[in-house]
Amino acid sequence: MSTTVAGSHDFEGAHAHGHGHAAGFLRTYVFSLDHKVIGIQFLFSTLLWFVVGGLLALAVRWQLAWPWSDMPVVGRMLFAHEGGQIAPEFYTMLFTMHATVMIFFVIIPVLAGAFGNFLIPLMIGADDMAFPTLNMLSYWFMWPAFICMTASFFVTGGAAAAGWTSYPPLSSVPAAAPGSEAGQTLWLLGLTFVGVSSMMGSVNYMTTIIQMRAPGMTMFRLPMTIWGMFITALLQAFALPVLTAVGFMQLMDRTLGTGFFIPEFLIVNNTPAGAGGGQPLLWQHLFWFYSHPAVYIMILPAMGMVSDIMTTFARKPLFGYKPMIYSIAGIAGLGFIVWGHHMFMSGMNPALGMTFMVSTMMIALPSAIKVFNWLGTIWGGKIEYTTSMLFALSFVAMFIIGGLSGIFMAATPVDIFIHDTYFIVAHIHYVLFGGTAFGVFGGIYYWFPKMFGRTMNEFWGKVHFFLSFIFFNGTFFPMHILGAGGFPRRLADPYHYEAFAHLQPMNQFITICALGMGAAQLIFAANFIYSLFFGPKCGRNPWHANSLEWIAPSPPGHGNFDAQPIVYRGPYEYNSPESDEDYYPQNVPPKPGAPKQKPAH
Ligand code: HEM
Ligand SMILES: [Cu+2]
Repeated sequence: MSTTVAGSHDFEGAHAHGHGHAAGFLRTYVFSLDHKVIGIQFLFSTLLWFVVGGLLALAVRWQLAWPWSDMPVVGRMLFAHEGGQIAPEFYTMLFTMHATVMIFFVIIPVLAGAFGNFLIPLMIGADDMAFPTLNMLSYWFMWPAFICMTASFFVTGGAAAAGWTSYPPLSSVPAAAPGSEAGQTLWLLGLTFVGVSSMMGSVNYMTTIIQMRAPGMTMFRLPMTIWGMFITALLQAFALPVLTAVGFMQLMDRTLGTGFFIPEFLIVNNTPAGAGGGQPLLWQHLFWFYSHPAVYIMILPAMGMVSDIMTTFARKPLFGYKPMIYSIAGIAGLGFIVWGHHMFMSGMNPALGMTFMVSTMMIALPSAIKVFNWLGTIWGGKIEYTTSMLFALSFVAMFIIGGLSGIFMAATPVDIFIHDTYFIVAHIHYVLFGGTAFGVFGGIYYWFPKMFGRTMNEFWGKVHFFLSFIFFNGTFFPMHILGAGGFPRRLADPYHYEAFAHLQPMNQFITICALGMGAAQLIFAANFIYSLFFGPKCGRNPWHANSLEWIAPSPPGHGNFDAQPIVYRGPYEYNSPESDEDYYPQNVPPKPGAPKQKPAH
């Protein structure tokens, strides 16, 4: 274990490197180099896209509950030519763009971009990121992506419609589908920008965490949030170049006449498909080589955040700090060798199925270690049920359900039956919505005071939590049943097949719950915006937590801390006998003459 001293940014010099307070409006709020402003820019952008993604989802749900009926309010406006109905090709755009927006514009950037940026320097005791300019660019590279995706709805043929996984030849051959025209090209361009943005972020996070830690902040004194961010940055660094490269190859297939993913002699809609000689399966391999690790990019930081929230509100040290770190690392490592579990049904060599099945199931091990450690953390704790604690607890519960359905799908024979049914949709949403998104909500309620100097309303927070929790389960749990009944995903009208007609009432129930869940988010939005301006002001450490961000002013100024913090212990010393209080901040020196502290882990 080595003690690394903060890097090149000395604190006296904090005001000297460009983001001084004398800077104009543009430098302070728009093209800011300050990691906190960039984090908040990411937060606002992702929350806005969350609204867009949510509305797209409700449109999908509308069709499944009341197919071929006029959409209320917007139907006549948007699809006048269809008499207010959702046309099948528009339905495919809806679910494609819903998933794209939620994954690439909401979940990934909210974790790494918003929380990563805001928290990393603060929690390690640094004054900013290692490369502030690169950091600013990583935010601004999201904008071409935002613009491409928004524009795609308005071009001929409409937005991308090949699913968020963009499988060729549907995606590579413009004649393949109505939506496979300019919208698909814009989709690929947009994705390239997202990839470049994330890569810039990941380099910055890794360097910052390795180089800029405050004196005494050893790697094994880092809060779990930072460990989650660190391992995620590693995942991004290794997986993203693959996605960005294949995205570019698909772009070339579409625009320059190459044939990486187009097979020989392919005929679509009575037209020969172009170059040929390529391999559609190659896309699936390379796409999932990124996208399986990416599902962990979408959850590891949230796991870290939830660990920090749970220790704070259980007033107990994190149970098994080091096993928690090793299990994150284990999940990340295994995440790279299991991508084929998305391809059991693709025609991939069946001999590979067994390897992918066994390796996928092994992920349940580190996942279970984490779950048991979270339970150990709250066991016997003095639990305070704040809104963020409620969200953190439900994160764990929902992640368990999502992990369990994952094991079903990992078993090849079972997956053959449930692949491409609503069971998959249930799984995705338990891990990504009940998991990550709930973790993010917990994080917002928890760090809002640090970000804006005010607290959010707890009463309305709890209303938001309970409504979200109930409607979430009402929406996504029945999807397991639908899926087990064979109900297909990504089909505009499954009732076309008589076998599924009896499932329509269940779909109506799901849609009503989904509308309820959407409505519950309005409470959150109102609470968020109101608290931003009128919430009660709070001090530096409203939750009496230990990690370094809480010793900085709320909100922290330029350079973050009043003076360089020095770290004496890990972040989870709650109810330590050596401290008079029930918490023991990382920067408080041990009392003179106190027995030398034994390591807590
Ligand atoms: C014990 C842990 C997990 C296991 C064993 C597991 C297993 C699987 C399997 C086998 C599939 C493919 C099913 C199919 O397409 O037929 C799948 C799909 C998926 N998983 Fe997981 N999973 C786990 C955890 C997670 C986590 C933590 C996330 C995200 C945070 C996640 C997100 C997804 C997504 C987004 C898909 C669907 C992709 C698509 O086809 O659109 N999974 N999972
Ligand atoms: Cu996977």
